Amino acid sequence: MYAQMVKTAGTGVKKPKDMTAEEKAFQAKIDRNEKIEPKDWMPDDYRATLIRQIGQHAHSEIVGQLPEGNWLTRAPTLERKAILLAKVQDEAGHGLYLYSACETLGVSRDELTEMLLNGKMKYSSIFNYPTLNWADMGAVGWLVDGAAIMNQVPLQRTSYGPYSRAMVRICKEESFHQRQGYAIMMKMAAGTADQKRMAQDALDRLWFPSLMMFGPSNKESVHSEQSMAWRIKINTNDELRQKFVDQTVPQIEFLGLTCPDKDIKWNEEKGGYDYTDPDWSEFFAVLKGNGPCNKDRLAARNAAWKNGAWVRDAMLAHARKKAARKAVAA
Ligand code: BYC
Repeated sequence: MYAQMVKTAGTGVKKPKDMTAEEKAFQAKIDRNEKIEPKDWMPDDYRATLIRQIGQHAHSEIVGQLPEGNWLTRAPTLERKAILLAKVQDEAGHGLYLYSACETLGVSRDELTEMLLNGKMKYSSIFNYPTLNWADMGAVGWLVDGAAIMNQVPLQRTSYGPYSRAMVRICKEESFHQRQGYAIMMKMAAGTADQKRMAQDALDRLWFPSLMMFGPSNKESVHSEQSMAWRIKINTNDELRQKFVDQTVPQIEFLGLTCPDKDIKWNEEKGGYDYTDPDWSEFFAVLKGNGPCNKDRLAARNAAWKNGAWVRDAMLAHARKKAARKAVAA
């Protein structure tokens, strides 16, 4: 099985007649669009689902720094380097807001980190693909952050207060990220023949993996039904994927590039594009740890954790000394 089994997954959403009084009151609160706050009563599975989703989201932000960090030393100009550095730092910040939101659910950041490092928790599949040339920095910002915003704008209205508030700030920054990516693509697509070829190559490699970011098709999504009933998720995976395709195809045309999906076609009746699904067997292989960069990414995070041990130890020792001094003074 490719998914973590939170108890409710696959067993359907509880009907009101099967709910306890507490569960009914909780669902009514969600249905009134009120936020759930950390000290409020919540079903265990609601808590577990949030820890799973917010934790994975936080890990994605942290692991997501790796493919871009790879290009910081090779950015073509000082200005591009400064912009990319700011973006990569933003991702670290997003990780911190999200780990903090997750901690309000009773799990520590160290526990979450451990589950990332030992492979028990996932991060977004997209970061298991390599970034091979500078145009990938454009395509990642444009497509990957573009897909992230499509998913995260509705999450500003998610039912759990700390998650929804973290998303407000994250979305503002993601919007800058998306634009910086598109700005790189505009420059390269309008550049020399080689630059345009690199832009097309980056788009060709990242198009289908970007579509995978929205998760499996609705039919295969094990958590969507319950998560939507709890308003943890506001839209289905396929709804958001469709919106992303509809938004992105005109942007490809504006760049003068070719959509990698040769069968893409506007469907007047549905008011959206008919598009080819990504190769789902590739998606599930990536989730199982067999993507092109899974091993490298986990090795890099494990090394960073190990190499940073002295910093954590020093900070804890300093905090203990400070607390002891304060206690003596008091
Ligand atoms: N990658 O039942 P489903 C970013 C897993 S990056 C890996 O539909 P759910 C950024 C899923 O976790 C974006 N795993 O699940 C941008 C589940 O397995 P588990 C990060 C995936 O949770 C630039 C199983 O497949 N954003 O922001 O209802 C730079 C069944 O799927 C993926 C978020 O995390 C995937 N693509 O829906 C830096 C947004 N898709 O957990 C950073 C918040 C599915 O049972 N997350 N799976 O083992 C969500 O909105 C939802 O969790 C998803 C999946 C739409 C991703």
